[in-house]
Order: sequence, then structure tokens, then C-alpha cells
Amino acid sequence: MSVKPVILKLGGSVITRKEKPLTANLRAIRRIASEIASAETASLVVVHGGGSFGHPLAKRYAIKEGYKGRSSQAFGFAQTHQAMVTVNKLVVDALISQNIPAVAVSPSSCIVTKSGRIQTMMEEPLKKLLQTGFVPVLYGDAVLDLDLGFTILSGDQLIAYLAMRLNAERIIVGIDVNGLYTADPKTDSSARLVKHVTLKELRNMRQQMKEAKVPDVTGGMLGKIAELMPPIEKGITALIVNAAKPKNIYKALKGEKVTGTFIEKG
Ligand code: IP8
Repeated sequence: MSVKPVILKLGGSVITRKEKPLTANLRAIRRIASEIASAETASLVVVHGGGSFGHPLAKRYAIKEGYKGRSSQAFGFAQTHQAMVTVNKLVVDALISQNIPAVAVSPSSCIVTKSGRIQTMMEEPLKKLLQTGFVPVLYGDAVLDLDLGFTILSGDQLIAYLAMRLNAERIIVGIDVNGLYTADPKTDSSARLVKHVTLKELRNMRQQMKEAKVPDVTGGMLGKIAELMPPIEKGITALIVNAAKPKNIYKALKGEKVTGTFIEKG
């Protein structure tokens, strides 16, 4: 592939209203679509999360835990996937309205996992889409699993996998907080934003938490970042920004200075 793609993740908490099941944040989706259009990134893959579409259904039917042979669960798998198709359509529609040649790529149709980790992906259509100048739009999805029957594939695992397989230039993760904090910014006012961090520093932070036997005090961010470690190890940088704040996704795509957490191998 000649131009290295940028992998952009849009968190479910940004594009949906997390507290209201099956409710999109259309304003945010449209604003981000226009920021993506203005940035004119040469090669781009968009991946979005589930938010109030995928997560409540996945939880209700215990999709992540695997297929226990109950027909209600199979129905739940279908509903979870369909909820993701619904929110994906809103994202793709918004991008197309901005004259971006966005094309939906359904993970459940081209990816199989094994114990929750991506085992195989039929990558050719995705690669061909990128080479032809399309913007593929994928998402966290309910997928078939060789050991579990089925499971949930997170958008975070997907972006890390795609970054490595597509030899990405960089990863941008848009969430609803400014980046990685030293504590959970939603509950702890002493939390400080980590603006720059290396892989070694990240490993140390995780180790310290493990030793102190505290759960992820960063509000789950460190766990999310753990997925990004393999591509970062390979020299691909990652930038976490607040996509709920106007212009941040534009600035991140353009490589302009923006508040967030920049992660590199170091
Ligand atoms: O929001 C999971 O993707 P994520 C999507 O990136 C589903 O964790 C189907 C729950």
C-alpha cells in the first residue's frame, strides 16, 4: 500500500447517548463527519464503538461470554449486530453527506475470533477499498468465535489489529475525556492528564496498579490502551483526544497541536 492509512476510532460514548439505549448523538456524528471531510486525510479507516447501541444488548444476552446453546442468546446476537449496523449506517450516512466515499465493512462478515481474539480476517476487500480511495467504516461487533461460538469484538482490539495489518501511519482514538489521566477524571478531582507517555512508562503504570492491587484507577483507560501496545511496539504512534470537543478530530487528523495523550514506543 503506497500511502499509509490513519486509523481513527470514534468511541461509542461520543457518537451515542450512553445513558439512553439505542440513541445516537447525531449532532456529534455530523460534526465529526464534517471535521473528517475538512481534514482531507489521504488514506483513512474509521472504526466506531457500540455505545448505547451495542453494549446494552450485548450485556442483556451475555454475548461476550459465548454461546450457551440458548435460542434467546442467538436472537440476542442478531439484535446486537443489527443495533451496530443501525449506528454504523448513521455514521456512514453522515460521512457520505460530506462527500466522503465511506463504505461500511461489517466485522462479523469478515472476522472470526478465537477465545475473543481475532484469529482470521478476510482482508482483501478492505485493502482494495483503501487502495481505491474509499474510507472503510468498521465497528465493534458481535462476531463468531472458534472456541466460544460467538463473542463481542471491541473496536479497540479491531483498531490495533488493523493498524498492524495495514501498516498504519498512526492511530487516533476519539473518546469523551481528554486522554489518559493519572486517576479517573470523572470521579477524582486530583486527576492529571498525561500528555505524553512511552510504552515503558505505560507498562510501569500497569505494574504499579497490579502491585497495589487496585483496579484500573484511570477509569478504564489504561485497559483500553493495553490493546494498543502491540502496534505501538511496532513504531505506530497513538493519540487519544476528546472527540466530544469540536475541532479536536480535525486537529488530530491534520497533525496539529491538540490536547490529548500521545503514546509512542519511546
Ligand atoms: O464499544 C463493542 O465495541 P466497543 C461493540 O468498541 C458491541 O467496545 C457490539 C458491544
